Amino acid sequence: MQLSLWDTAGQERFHALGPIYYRDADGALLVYDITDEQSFAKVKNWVRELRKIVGNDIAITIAGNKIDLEKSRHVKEKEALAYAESVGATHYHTSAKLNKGLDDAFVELSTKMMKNKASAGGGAGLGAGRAGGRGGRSRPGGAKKLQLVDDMPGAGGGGGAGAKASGGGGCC
Ligand SMILES: Nc1nc2c(ncn2[C@@H]2O[C@H](COP(=O)(O)OP(=O)(O)OP(=O)(O)O)[C@@H](O)[C@H]2O)c(=O)[nH]1
Ligand SMILES: [Mg+2]
Repeated sequence: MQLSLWDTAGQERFHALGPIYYRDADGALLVYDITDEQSFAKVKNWVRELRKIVGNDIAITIAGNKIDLEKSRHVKEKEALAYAESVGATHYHTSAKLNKGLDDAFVELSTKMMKNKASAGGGAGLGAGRAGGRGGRSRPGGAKKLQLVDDMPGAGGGGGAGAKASGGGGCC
């Protein structure tokens, strides 16, 4: 099985390119900066967009990053947790600076993605192409490949790294 990570630039001017990366994604890691309320709002926009375009089978994990700056927190922890739960996402507290929480977030997201694959009855087991894959990229019984696309829209300043996975054989 192969896990591919894609990380796109967060600038708004690249936003239109998003679907190229997430269209066939199996998972997304959306990262906001706990000191920046706007970055959290952008995560909400991403969730809406992903649910609308990719659907409900995309696994979403949300990370509140920069917990080393807890004193400057502007996004209420309770609100973030409640929001994540409300959209069926898992929430992690992370610090890229201190390397905290990231492994857990990635492992949990990858696990969710694999479980989704398995329960979708991909035939070849974990990592097989998306069942009924979008864009004709499913690979029933074919090479076991799980592509994780790390993407992050607009949440600059450590705001939104995102991870995405796709059962497809390449981003574009
Ligand atoms: N204190 C602190 N700073 C961080 C952390 N993570 C990232 N940063 C800083 O935040 C700034 C932005 O980080 P990036 O990794 O460029 O953020 P990004 O969201 O990928 O930005 P774009 O790719 O431009 O969208 C940099 O100065 C990082 O050093 C963290 O956990 N703690
Ligand atoms: Mg970046």
